Amino acid sequence: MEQVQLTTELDLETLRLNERTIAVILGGGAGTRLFPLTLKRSKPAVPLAGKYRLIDIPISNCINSGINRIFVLTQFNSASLNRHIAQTYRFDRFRTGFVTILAAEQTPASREWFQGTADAVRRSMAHIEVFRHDYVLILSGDQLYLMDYRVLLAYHRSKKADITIATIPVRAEEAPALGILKTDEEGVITEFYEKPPLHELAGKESPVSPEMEAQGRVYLASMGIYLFNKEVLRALLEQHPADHDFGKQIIPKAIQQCRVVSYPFTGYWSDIGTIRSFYEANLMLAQRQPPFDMYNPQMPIYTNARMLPPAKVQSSFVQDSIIAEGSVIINSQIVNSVIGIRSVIRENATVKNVVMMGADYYPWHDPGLRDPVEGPDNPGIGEESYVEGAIIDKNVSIGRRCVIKNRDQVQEGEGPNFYIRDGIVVLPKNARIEDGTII
Ligand code: ADQ
Ligand code: ADP
Repeated sequence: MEQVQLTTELDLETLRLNERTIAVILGGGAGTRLFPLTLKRSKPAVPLAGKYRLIDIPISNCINSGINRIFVLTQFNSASLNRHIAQTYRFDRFRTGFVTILAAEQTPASREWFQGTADAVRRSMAHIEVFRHDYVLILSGDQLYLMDYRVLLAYHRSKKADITIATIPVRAEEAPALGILKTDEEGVITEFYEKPPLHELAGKESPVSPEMEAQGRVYLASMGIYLFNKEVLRALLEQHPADHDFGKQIIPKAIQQCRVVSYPFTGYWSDIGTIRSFYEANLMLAQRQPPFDMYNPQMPIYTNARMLPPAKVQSSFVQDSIIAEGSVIINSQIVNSVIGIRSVIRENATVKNVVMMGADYYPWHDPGLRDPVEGPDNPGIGEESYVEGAIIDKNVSIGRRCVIKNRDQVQEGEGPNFYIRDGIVVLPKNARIEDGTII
């Protein structure tokens, strides 16, 4: 709908704004909130929805919006992120573009880490400024949403904004994790509060549609998606060299100094930067009509094409689940789960409310011949095992007759080969769970 409006009502120059835009994706800081999924990889490389990786979401949105020049800023340069980007995002001679990873390559002890989101962008400016552009679109790497940024660009131009921030109405419980703002009638942001505590929310409500009001979504939140005129970004970063964060410092100062406009987004959006939100977003995708649409032909999600055989399911009961290609499921029960690529689930196993990321190889793959060489020889779930309420990272091998269901209802904890975060059992990459284990 938004696209129709764009193509019929806007001039050619506006249609071409994307060609004058560079996207910068903030790929992640220390990665602590998604630990232990970030134990062996940087956050953008964390697998999502059985076959994608987190970074595929913002990159696909960019490509679907005709923005082909993309930098990914990350705190450390993992081999798996490099490989994924190199294998997936290749532009040909008919479509110029690039996806380049810029990493703060120093050690954790060094002061040279990116100190925050604005610091990451500031220290990447030299790379960005090599390319001709008028706008810089700054995106988060850990959010699930589909957005046509051309509409955002056109809105930015029509509002004669210096900065445009995409916004969405949220409920009070969500507000303390987000930047909350208020606007005037024109949509110009007049107040901005980064992560206000619950008890300070009074008076920070915004006028919203009756539908939003009925859902209690009366606080207007920043989605952390910023479109800057290039000179405005440069000036702000230069004028405030000690300010390392957009949300905490740069944006609150920007609203005093320049014209910062709110772009109201109406689609589905969720932040998937914590174990709980990551888990819930994955399981949401298995619903009959999930609010995030992976089946939209106008907005495909790109990822590494692996040429795997279709999933095979034998004598099993499968309900409300996603089963990725290359999986083999034998005589099992799968309920409300996401089963990732090359998952092998054996006789009489039960899998419920589980996000299983899959494997890089099959159990029958000769260990002497396979890449990677590390990882257990028998990835997948063994006979008669029961797994409920868990995230199973890649290549995990669960033996026979195991019970993994957070028996003691622990909120945070860990043990041999497992972690519990937000009450969810997380089995880290390459973990080997012996026969009969109970967690
Ligand atoms: P948060 O997401 O909590 O709030 P922040 O931790 O700054 O803010 O992260 C923003 C994005 O940048 C995330 O994708 C994160 O992984 C990444 N990032 C963080 N530090 C980084 C670093 N040093 N190098 C590279 N990438 C880094 C922000 C805004 C809020 C807004 C929410 C919406 O500050 O105002 O409401 O996003 O999710
Ligand atoms: P993760 O998904 O956990 O981040 P990787 O990206 O390391 O894991 O592994 C993904 C894929 O890359 C797998 O198919 C694996 O077999 C393959 N792979 C792993 N290591 C290498 C390597 N050194 N060279 C080529 N491919 C590799």
